Amino acid sequence: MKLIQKIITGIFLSGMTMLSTDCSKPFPDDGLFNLLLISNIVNTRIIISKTSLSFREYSPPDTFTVALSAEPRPGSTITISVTSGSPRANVSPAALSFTGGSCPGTGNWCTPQTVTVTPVNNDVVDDDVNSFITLENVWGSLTPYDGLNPADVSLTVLNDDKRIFRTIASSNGNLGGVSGADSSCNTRAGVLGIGSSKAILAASTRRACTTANCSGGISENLDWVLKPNFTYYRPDGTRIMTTNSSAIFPFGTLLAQWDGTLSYDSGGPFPAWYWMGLKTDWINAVDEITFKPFNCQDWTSSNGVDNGGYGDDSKLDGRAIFTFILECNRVLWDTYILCAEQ
Ligand SMILES: [Ca+2]
Ligand SMILES: [Ca+2]
Repeated sequence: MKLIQKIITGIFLSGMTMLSTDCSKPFPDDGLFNLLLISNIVNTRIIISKTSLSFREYSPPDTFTVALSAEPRPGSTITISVTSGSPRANVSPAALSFTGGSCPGTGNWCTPQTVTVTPVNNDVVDDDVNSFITLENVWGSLTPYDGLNPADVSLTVLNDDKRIFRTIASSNGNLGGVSGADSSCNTRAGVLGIGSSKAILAASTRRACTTANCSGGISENLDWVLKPNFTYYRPDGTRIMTTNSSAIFPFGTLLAQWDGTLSYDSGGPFPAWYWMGLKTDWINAVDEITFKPFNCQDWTSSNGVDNGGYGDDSKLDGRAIFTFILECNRVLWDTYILCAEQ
């Protein structure tokens, strides 16, 4: 309900005694008291099952119901629409009709009627949108609801699109630890105009899965940097992939190279490689003989006796996150950090 309309309604009704028939005493001559009282009458007479809805852009519909607590005039309606800014959800139906008569029985006014709200997905990295689902009674048609406007339902549609990008400077396996890698990502993110970002890599304090492809679900994540059910893009808008509910993606769904700006065919430099420390099934890579993680001692070592797993930017299969291992002092190939917007 629009605040101004609510205030006007409260002021209008503050001088009236007709609604006092619903109470044992007439209203005191107090506008604020009446404003609150009218609001309570609305809430008890027009019964809306939810006060708020929140969606991800790409998610199934949700519903709320509307019912009346007293018989209205026949043919009464409440219209429903999404307001405030560009609509990011659709509502159906656009109006609810309430018929008088005994209920349950010939009238339907006491039976909750369902409104379905479907969020609108887009493929744009944009902001979350806060809006309202506005319910309006047709003026004067809902006696004894005249002058009472139903409460709005707040609506939040959360963006589910983010970006992936690489750092510019090639590095050996000493990335300054996980925090240093994240810091490098944030520095590059600042140049690209992207917000807080983190490095897509595995370490003792960061992992995607403890079992192959997170068979146990997202609870296997630890400080993981991809989000579940998000779509990721390059900074130029090229769609790369969509994560699943475990915040990873099944190979075969990688639509584009992580970066794609460097290739063998161009005569060099070589395709980007990324320090990742992962296996192709998203478990942290470990030497199966020594059980030593392939993560350059949590990305603090530039020593040639340590190793780190790397992914290859030119691949669209599992080699995109684990092609082989490199000695941590290696910079012969261009080896970068792959970053994900948070
Ligand atoms: Ca989206
Ligand atoms: Ca979006």
